[in-house]
Amino acid sequence: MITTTRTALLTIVSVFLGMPCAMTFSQERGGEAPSGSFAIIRPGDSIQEIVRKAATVVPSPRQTQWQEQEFIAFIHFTMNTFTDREWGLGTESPSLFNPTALDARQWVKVIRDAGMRMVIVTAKHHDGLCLWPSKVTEHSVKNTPWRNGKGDVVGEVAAACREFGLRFGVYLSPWDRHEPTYGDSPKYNEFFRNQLRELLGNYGAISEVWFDGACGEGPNGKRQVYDWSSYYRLIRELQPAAVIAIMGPDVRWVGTESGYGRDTEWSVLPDVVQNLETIAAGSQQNPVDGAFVPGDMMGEDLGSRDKLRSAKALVWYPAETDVSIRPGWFYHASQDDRVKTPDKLVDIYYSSVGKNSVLLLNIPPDKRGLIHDNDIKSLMGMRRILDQTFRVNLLASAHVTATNEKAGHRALSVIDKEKANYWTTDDGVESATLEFILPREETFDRAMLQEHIRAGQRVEEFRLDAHTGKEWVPLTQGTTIGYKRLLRFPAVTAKKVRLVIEKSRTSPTLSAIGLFKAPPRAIAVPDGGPFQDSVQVRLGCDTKGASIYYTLDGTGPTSKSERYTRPIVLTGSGTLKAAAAFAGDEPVQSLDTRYLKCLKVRDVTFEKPSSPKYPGAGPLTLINGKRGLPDFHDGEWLGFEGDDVGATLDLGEVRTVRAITAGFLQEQGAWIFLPTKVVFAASDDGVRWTPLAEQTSPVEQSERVLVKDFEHSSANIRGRYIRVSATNIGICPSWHSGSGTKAWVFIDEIIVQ
Ligand code: FUL
Repeated sequence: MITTTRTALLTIVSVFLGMPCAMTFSQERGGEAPSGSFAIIRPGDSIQEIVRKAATVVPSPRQTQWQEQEFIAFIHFTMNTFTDREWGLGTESPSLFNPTALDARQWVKVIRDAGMRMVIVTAKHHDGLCLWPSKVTEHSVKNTPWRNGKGDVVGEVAAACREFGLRFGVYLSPWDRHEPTYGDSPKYNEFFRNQLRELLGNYGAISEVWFDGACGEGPNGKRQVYDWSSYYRLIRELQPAAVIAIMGPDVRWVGTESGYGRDTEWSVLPDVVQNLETIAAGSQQNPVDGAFVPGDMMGEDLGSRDKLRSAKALVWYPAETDVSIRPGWFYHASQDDRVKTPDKLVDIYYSSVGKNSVLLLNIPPDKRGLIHDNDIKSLMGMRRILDQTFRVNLLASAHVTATNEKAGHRALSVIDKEKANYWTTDDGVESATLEFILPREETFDRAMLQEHIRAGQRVEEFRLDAHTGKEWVPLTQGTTIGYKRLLRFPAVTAKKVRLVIEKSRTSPTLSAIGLFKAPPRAIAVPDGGPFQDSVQVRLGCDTKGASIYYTLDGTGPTSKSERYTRPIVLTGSGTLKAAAAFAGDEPVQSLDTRYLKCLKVRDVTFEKPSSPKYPGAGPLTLINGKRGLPDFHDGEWLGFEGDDVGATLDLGEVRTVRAITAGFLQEQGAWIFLPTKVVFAASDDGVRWTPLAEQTSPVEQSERVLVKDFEHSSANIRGRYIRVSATNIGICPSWHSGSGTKAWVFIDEIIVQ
């Protein structure tokens, strides 16, 4: 779906000085004169000249301020929260919007405590419901039962942001499936500007205006031609400090909604990247969870020398990485158990904030109008890991030297606390080494680098080395640094390190550097799995000097939990959770493992073999003690295409069995359905079978990816052979996009206790 027509874009261009590079924002800085945020390339400019120009492109003050926020929150909350949808239709009755306990202060406090510095709220999503009492439409909170129509979500979030010291931004969907004038272009443009006027005029300072690229038909079946330039002019007039994101000139969508940015992330790009058609074409087109990876730009590099070669102009256009803490952007109770874990959020942080991007993390409040406990737990776990990692910079009192330093920009600037100070080299010196001698040997596994982006982005290749006492060994290396680069590498103990800047577009700059140690992690041997009779579990830690705490009752370990001193002996199935911490720190859980007391299974055979496309590691995968994750590619699942599953387990001798469990996967987007029937049977000789239990499961249309266990337990099961038969639905049902083609059943694991 393309939001903008060529004609509309050419109009923008003719309004803004008729740039030769049509269809970009290059000169569109709301009427400001070129400020250094872009450079024009002349025909015939050599690559050296182009690169030199690229190094002179700097962020606008509003872009710098935005970049310094680093980590910001998205709030997706609207009618969809109540209808359990991702994209509303616009025909929903406002009477459905009725949060029972909405508390914007709770949202903002959680967000602040998680370390984020701004909140962007969906003032209006595609369904058109306005979360503020808009005067230009009746489709707004003023006509909902919530607070008897006197409520104002936008106002409450803005006030909470002021109270907690956070910045505030708005998401206003240009696409409006409710508004009757949508598609009647001049009228809707005026309507949209009026909505902007209300939002930008009545709620104090707005730091970011977020326009997404999704666009479709309005209620009258027509598409709208957006007058972007008039929207931008209005924003510049009413909120000059606000950045305009995504379908806008200041902030670029990183190109994926996974939370993972590029290793090479330039903020200086050819201005064609700002082309509205490109952005719209790559934007989210399909609301079904997991079914669409928007314009996969991963691995692509947008601003290296190669990309600059054919540019007509260069712009400062930094990346923002948006991702949701849950699979959906909006709250769905069915996703309460799919909130990203603290470890996953930390990984995303390193891969976004740590890769020259701002992280925009979505936290969708639930139907009560509160952030759910599961989300809070994950956010606080993430915060604890980040705080424990970054609180002590091991380079803070190092002795620093550089192979070259420009007068007034000493090497020491990289570890002083002054933000404005930075190190750089004499003109013409484009590679240099900074060497650090620490007061004593230290162990570290994380590094942080920052360029002084007010002077542009320059570093193209760097390497970090540690001196082992005998020689220099490389720890990590990279291409771009930009505003911030975070690097992870195996822990090393050293007293001397050096940063080698191998290549830079002009004199490199560095405003900060840090070395850190991530908090200790607990490790278990064996790491879960099946056992017979009893198992002895030993816990260890990846860092010396930390204590390990554990639980066996399913609760998260804290410093008040059992402290590990000697091997744990399990005689029954159970879940072990463990965490490690140094004295005085609250531990962060890093281990969650299940031990299953099972009967020994000699062999597994199938009536019909699994598909060669999904064989796992053969039939024994079904009893290897590792459960398949909700990801059909994870190697644990055995897939049967169109066929039923008939699996027979040989226990070697007649045994008493207390329970049989068989796990199945549902991922309808990938043609995988739960079986309609599962039958358990036992036999002494593998010939005469005694049916034990039959369980049926109706086929339901669902976007949800899940693992479902079918289980039978009884005190008097006896037999040498156990059989699990599962009935495939055969072909995909009529409502499914694969209707008529073969459906899959995926099985893992069978547990016999
Ligand atoms: C997209 C929208 O279609 C999604 O619903 C969500 O708001 C995401 C952040 O932007 O374009």
